[in-house]
Amino acid sequence: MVIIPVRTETDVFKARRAGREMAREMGFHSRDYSSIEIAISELATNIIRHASEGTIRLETIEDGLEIIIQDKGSGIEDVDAVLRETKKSNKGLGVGLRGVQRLMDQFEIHSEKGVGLTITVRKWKQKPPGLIRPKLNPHVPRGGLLKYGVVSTPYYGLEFNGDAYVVMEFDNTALIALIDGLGHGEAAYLPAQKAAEYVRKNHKSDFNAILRGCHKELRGPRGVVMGLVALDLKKSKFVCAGIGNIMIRVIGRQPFRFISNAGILGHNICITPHVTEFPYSRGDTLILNTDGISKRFEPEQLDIAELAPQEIAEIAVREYGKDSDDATIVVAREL
Ligand SMILES: [Mn+2]
Repeated sequence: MVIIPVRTETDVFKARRAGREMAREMGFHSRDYSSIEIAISELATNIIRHASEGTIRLETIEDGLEIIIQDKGSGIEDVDAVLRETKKSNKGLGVGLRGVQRLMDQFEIHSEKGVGLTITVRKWKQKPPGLIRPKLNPHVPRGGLLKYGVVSTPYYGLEFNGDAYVVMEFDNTALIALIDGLGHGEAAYLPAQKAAEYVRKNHKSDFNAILRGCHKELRGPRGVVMGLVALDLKKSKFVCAGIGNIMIRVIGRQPFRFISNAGILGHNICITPHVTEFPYSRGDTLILNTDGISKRFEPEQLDIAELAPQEIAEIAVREYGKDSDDATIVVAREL
């Protein structure tokens, strides 16, 4: 058991590091480390924000890790209001208590006026079946140019994922394609995979040729939407093109949001989809996501520079992923 007094930002980092260390020693899956760190960071920051001082206690319990925070504030009257709080803080990781609730398996909040606030959360090493959505594409590509974070989950309860993505690196360029097959299940999975295959085979073609080629290849009852981004590190620029609703944005010195052409590959596309270029600055974070992640996801509101690409991807899906659609996000940043 570890008890860490929390008064300053340094204490937050200490607690965070201790949590990660415990999770590792306990044999948690590495993908849970960041959830635990984010939860601890948010809870500890909450102490500083609302009570200025308190403690965070980390303890090994039977099948998991228990985290208890106690603050010396005056307590809060309306616990539900705090949970509904959506205002993002600059200090925490911006996921809020509701985010912590989603990252952890159990969440209890207890407040007594004049005594303070106690929050107990638990994370199980092995989750009871049915609690988490299956990850059919858990493989995160390891690049030589960029660091990637990927989460891709199918429509809740379905085996097939109608989203697909491609990540390739060649000639100082990283190419990312994100594809959303119309509908869901196997009927969306097959054309999305076909489109991904087409991109892989023709990755050196220009974007207009890739989009038009894919359109021809897929002609039939089921189409896909697709977003394409190439980051050319030698020329320091992004090149974007797309058909249909794939969100593409860059968070960095100059924020950027790409507006793609309307249409569906396989059904109807314009003859020359427009290709947009945007200057790249070192440290920029590139984010592509399908519409299975709600529009409420605003990465501009997170402390992006503090988060690893995989952490950003996990926050997006856990916090804003829709159960009623396949949800995929690819995040990339220069190594
Ligand atoms: Mn979709």
